[in-house]
Amino acid sequence: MSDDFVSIIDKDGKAPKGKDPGLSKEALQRLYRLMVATRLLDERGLAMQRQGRIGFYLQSTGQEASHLGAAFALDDGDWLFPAYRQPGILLLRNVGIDKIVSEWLGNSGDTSKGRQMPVHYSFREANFVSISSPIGTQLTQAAGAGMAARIRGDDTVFMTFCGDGGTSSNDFHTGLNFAGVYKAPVVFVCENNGWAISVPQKCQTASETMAIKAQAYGMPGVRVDGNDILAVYSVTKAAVDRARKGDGPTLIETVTYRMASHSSSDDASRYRDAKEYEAWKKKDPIARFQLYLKGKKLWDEKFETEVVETTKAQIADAVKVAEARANPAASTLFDDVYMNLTPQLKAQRQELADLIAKGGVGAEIGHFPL
Ligand SMILES: Cc1ncc(C[n+]2csc(CCOP(=O)(O)OP(=O)(O)O)c2C)c(N)n1
Ligand SMILES: [Mg+2]
Repeated sequence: MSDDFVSIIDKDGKAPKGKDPGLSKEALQRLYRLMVATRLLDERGLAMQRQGRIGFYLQSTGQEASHLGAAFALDDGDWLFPAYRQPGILLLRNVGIDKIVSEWLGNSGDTSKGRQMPVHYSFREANFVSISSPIGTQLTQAAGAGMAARIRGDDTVFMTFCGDGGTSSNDFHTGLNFAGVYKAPVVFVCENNGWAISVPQKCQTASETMAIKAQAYGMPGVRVDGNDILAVYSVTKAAVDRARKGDGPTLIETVTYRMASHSSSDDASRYRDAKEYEAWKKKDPIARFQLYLKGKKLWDEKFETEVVETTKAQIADAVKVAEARANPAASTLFDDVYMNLTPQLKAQRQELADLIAKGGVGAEIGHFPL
């Protein structure tokens, strides 16, 4: 893998003048809080899966700088078409933690009414489009939304994410090709974490980098240190500005590492060398940013304790609230597919309601863990 990428925070935590994006004290501390909250929420999610309280979980540990730095460059009205490893964006966009946990549980507080896999969020109020399980499909969706905005003449920007494995999908080609041809205002962020489940990058693509793939689509490709939040923010901000001006899309490759297994169903120790993990552990994006903040007198032990304790309490409260919510009502099975239910579906809905009222089979259906 090429080591050539944009980086700002050096090993001593310093950012050279001229390269430092000069974010305000408030913005820097907020970003730190968000990184820590994303990590803590992630740990809680996996713990809940191991305790049998949720069916599945997928961690983002180690990739906090990569997705938070990128999304921080957007305006509030801009849209996100994420993959499944960017949960920090929900916190950045002020989605309540109880709503996030409700999605894991698939209960009545879940936007998707329990029809999605855990961590496949959908938050209209945050301009956060439903996460799709099939790899890469969000790239074409973002390209299409960007093309539509350009035709409408508004200046909204669309940011979409994929992994290194995602660059091998059909939709990567289709999405980047359309966006390039139509100069769609899209920022494509490829989080290169070295692995696509158990497939290492070198077995995934013969391309030296992911960023270089941009050339074929007539757009700039930028490779950035994905564990350096200031570097990710800076290159993404330039891409967002470029898109908003009407100069078209950019592909950004954030070089990072998947610190955890692929998901709660996977065990990375069966195919990954522990030495690789240990080497990346030393490059932890939170520790890196902490050192920078410390140098600017924006971080000390007292601040750390406050951030960690406050966040843990917020997560604990949210889990309590979410776990107290009921399952979605059985009748919701019939919602949201047809604007007007077909006569057959109306009859089936009634039949189910009657069964539940009688306390027969329908009662069990009502308890089915949707
Ligand atoms: C079209 C499609 N093919 C295969 C899969 C199975 N699958 C789920 S995640 C994944 C790996 C994706 O790796 P990458 O894009 O690098 O993202 P990462 O998980 O590393 O964030 C695969 C192959 C899928 N969901 N969709
Ligand atoms: Mg990957």
